[in-house]
Order: sequence, then C-alpha cells, then structure tokens
Amino acid sequence: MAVMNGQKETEEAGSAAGGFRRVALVNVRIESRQRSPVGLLTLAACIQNSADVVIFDPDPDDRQLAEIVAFQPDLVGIGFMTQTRFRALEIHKVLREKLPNARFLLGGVGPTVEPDKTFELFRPDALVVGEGEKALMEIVRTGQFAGIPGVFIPGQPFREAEVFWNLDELPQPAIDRMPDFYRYLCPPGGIRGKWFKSGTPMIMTSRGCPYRCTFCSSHLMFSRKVRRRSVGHVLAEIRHLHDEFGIDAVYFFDDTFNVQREWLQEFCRALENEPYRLTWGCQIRVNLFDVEMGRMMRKAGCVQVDIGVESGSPRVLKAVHKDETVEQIEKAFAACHASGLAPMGTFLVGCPEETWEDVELTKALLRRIKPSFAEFFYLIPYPGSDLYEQAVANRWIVDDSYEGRGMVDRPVLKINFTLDEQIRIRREYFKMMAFRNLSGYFSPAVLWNVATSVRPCMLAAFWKEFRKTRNIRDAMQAYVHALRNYYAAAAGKKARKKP
Ligand code: B12
Ligand code: SF4
Repeated sequence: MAVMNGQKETEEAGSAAGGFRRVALVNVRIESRQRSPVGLLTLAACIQNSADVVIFDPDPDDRQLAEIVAFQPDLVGIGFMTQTRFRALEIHKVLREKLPNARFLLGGVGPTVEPDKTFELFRPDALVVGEGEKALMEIVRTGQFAGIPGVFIPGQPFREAEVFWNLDELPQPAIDRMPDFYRYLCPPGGIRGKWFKSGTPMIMTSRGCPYRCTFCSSHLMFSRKVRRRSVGHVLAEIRHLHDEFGIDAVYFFDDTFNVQREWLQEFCRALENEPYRLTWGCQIRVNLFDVEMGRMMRKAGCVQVDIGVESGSPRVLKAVHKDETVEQIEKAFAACHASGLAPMGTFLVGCPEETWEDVELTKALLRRIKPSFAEFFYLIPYPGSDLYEQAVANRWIVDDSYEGRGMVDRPVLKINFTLDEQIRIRREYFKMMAFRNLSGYFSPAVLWNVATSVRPCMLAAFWKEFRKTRNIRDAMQAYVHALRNYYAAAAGKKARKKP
C-alpha cells in the first residue's frame, strides 16, 4: 500500500467488503468526566446499523489506550476542540503505532476551524469539516474518504458537509454504544448550587445561534440558522434517560436555550405533563428573557440559568458585538430572582477597548445584579472567531499554545491591560463574588450530600493542591475532580457487574 506523507492512499481505504466494519470513536478529554460527548453519541447512532461502533473516552493520563487497541477497529474517529488538540495528537500517535492497519479520521470543532493546520500536524487519512453525521455515514458505507462532502484532504476538491436540516431525522444518542457512559452519572452534576447523585447528562435540543459575539466560533460548525428538534423528540431522549438510568436532572447545553419563545412554551407545558419531575438548567440570553418566561421555566423544573454577561460597560459590550444592553442585563437578572431561578453570570477580562473605568462599571453591575454565581474568564481568541482575526491583525496574542485548561487560567491577549493587570482584575472580581459563589451551595440538602460523600482520597487531593498553590479555589477544584473520579469509577464498576 502506497504511503504519501504518512497518509495512505484514500482509494484503498476501508475493508475488503467495501465499508468499514469496526469503528472506534474517541472522545478527547483533558479533565475528569464532566459532560457526555453529545456529538460522538449522535455520530455512533447514525452508523450503528452499518458497523460495530464503540465510543471510547480514555482518561487524560491513559497512555496505553489498551481498550481501544483490544477492540481492533478498522476506522478510528477522533473528535476534539482546539483546546484539547495536544491530547488528540498524543492519542493519534499511540493508536497509529498500535493499530497499523486502521484508518484515522479527525472531526470536531478543532479540525473544523483549522483544517490545513490540523492536517499538517496529524497527517491523518482524512478529516471532516463541520457536522459529521452524513459524512461519517458515507465513509463507513463506502470505505472511502475522497469525494465525500465534508471530507477534507489537502490537494483534493472540497465540498461542504451535508447536514440534517430536520434534526428529528437524527437518531437518539447511542448511549449503549458507550460502555462507560455510566461514568458520567456521578455527583455533583452540572447545575450550580445543586447536588445530583446521578449527575446531569447533557442534552442539545438545537443547533445554530443567530448572534455574532466576536469571541465565539459556534457558527463555524452550526451556522447562524437555528434548527431545533421537536418537543416530542427531546422528551423521548429525557424519558429514556429517566427510565433506563434513573436520571431526574439534565443540563441543556444549547447555545441559547430561550431563542424561540413558542418552542420553549410548548416544551415547558409538555414537561409539566410528564410522569416524572425533571430538574434542569440551561444557557440563556438576556435580550430574549423576561419574568413570564422565567416563571414558566421555573414551573417546568428549571432551577438555574447561565448567562454570558461579559461586561458592565456598554462600550465593551459593543466592542464584542454582544448585541445586548446593560439595562437588559439588569432586567433579566431581576426577572431571574423574581421567578426563583438562580442566575449564574460569566464575565470576560481583557476585552478590546476595555479601560479601568469599564472594570469599575463591571464591578458596579455585579453589585446591582447580585448573580447567584459568577465566573470570570480571560478573553481567548479561538481560531475562526472574529476576535481571532482582530487579535492577529493587531498583534494582541502573546501566547497561542491553546494547551489544556492552562489557557483558561492565564491571560493570553495583551490589548489595553498588561498580563499582570488582567490577573489582578480577575482576582478582584472573584474576591467580590467569593461569598456569593460559596453561599449558593449552603442548602441543607447540598451540605448533607457533601458531608456523606467525603472520602479520604478527596481530602488528600484538596490538601495536596492547597499546599502547592495556597489557593482555596484551586484546592476545591482538585477536591471536586477527585470526587468525580471516585464516583465515576464506582459507577463503572457497578455497570460492569450488570448482566
Ligand atoms: C458542551 C460543550 C462543552 C462541554 C464539553 C462536552 C463534551 N464532552 O463534548 C464542556 C462544558 C466540558 C466544555 C468545555 C469547554 N469548551 Co465547550 N462547548 C460545548 C458546546 C456548548 C456544545 C458542544 C456540543 O456538544 N455540541 C453538539 C454536538 C452535536 O456537536 P459537536 O460536539 O461539535 O460534534 C459534531 C461535529 O463537531 C462533528 N464531530 C465531532 N467529533 C467528531 C469526530 C469525528 C471522527 C467526526 C467525523 C466528526 C466529529 O460531528 C458532530 C455531529 O455533527 C460548544 C458550542 C457548540 N455550539 O457546539 C462549546 C465549544 C465546543 N466549547 C468551546 C470551548 C472554548 C470550551 C472550553 C475551552 C471553555 C473554557 N473556557 O474552559 C472548555 C474546554 C474543555 C476542556 N477542558 O476539555 C468552544 C470551542 C472553540 C474551539 N475552537 O475549540 C465552543 C465551540 C464554544 C464557543 N463559544 O466557541 N464545552
Ligand atoms: S457566544 Fe453565545 S450568544 Fe454569542 S454568538 Fe456564541 S453562542 Fe451565540
């Protein structure tokens, strides 16, 4: 078989019978289990009738990848983000060596936003740009890569990926194709201020967001046109999670869950009529939100909403094309408090045009809106976003390694503030919110669950991190990681015992 630049010739891809028969889909994860890989679960569902497909989710420190090797796939599909690319490279290298006869396909937002660079770095057999379902179905069916819409191979003609315009035509996520799905079903779950023994699996009801925030790259994958599953299609997924796994809480990770009021009304009404009581959280935009919507969502089981506030300064909101006003932010937080939803606000540090005056405006806004929780992120220019173009043109980027969570924990752009100033600003914001961020968890139910879930390994992780960093927040994070790992391993053991 000819090998060009480490890439096997595409005409000979696939097994002798024409298509791929054993497909390993690999999720690239660089931290303890948080959220199930929705994309891979859907991809697996699309090909499960034509191939033996298994989703693997190796731990970040798994260097052997023995389970994947033992499966002996003829096609390995690896999905990743820009931030997790370094680990994807490692997985690709190990599996290439250990599975010399397998073909390698890359996909996800990482390859989508930088196809040329990704190809250059990995030298896979092919990669898919954009939504992967239709392309993967065709690849598996034919055993070929070349000529399929969405498949990118340098030097060959590229056609845009075909997508499912009607999301109800997508099969439900193939949970049974992921042997350790159980490991996501562990406390505390992803709804702030709450504790769920079985975690909070993630559900996407829509694809696409019509807005244009400069730091976002969502449109490169899903476009700005919103497509949404019908209420019945979503409820079928929730019912399955409830009946099969005893799930009573989920998190909707849609870019903007409240983007279509009528759909939301129908969904909330339908949820109230279900035989179980679902607790849920989601991400919303303030310009689409009011107290009626809040009350309707609360009545249907929503307890917490995440809101990208970004800044208390009209100038900064305008600079990042947020298309929201400070007044709308204030009104939405008041509406959340009035309707009994705990609002979590996320804010950005180091934006274009941001001055010390704007930082003070953000602090003043924090005092007025009283978020139940708040997180503060340094602005990161993800490739493909408008911000990235701006940052390159203006030479704002001082660190472009994109490696792991480190990038989230350190400033990487120098616009109006120095790196040290950004660190100071973020620290000041966190300090302001320290009590609120912690007190959100002070409910008898959460405290009881925390107390009864403690194990020595968690205390050891807390202490080790605290001694290293002298930072209580980092130590708490280490504690939660250890907790997740402990209960995920326990859930995995339980699952393996099941007949
Ligand atoms: C859920 C989510 C998460 C979850 C991850 C869940 C998981 N296990 O995947 C959590 C909360 C952990 C997370 C964290 C982060 N996230 Co996030 N996240 C999302 C979100 C909201 C939805 C992802 C999703 O499930 N989409 C639905 C499925 C159907 O789409 P998909 O996963 O992309 O899969 C499709 C294609 O990509 C493709 N595909 C995927 N894999 C493969 C593999 C093969 C072989 C093929 C052929 C195709 C293929 O086909 C799939 C089906 O069409 C997106 C925004 C968005 N709208 O997508 C941001 C997004 C992916 N996240 C983003 C970022 C930046 C982050 C963080 C860095 C944020 C931070 N500041 O910490 C962290 C880093 C994570 C880490 N440390 O590993 C950026 C990524 C930008 C980039 N260039 O990489 C996005 C696009 C948001 C944005 N505003 O720009 N995230
Ligand atoms: S950040 Fe959120 S609201 Fe803004 S464009 Fe991206 S998905 Fe849409």
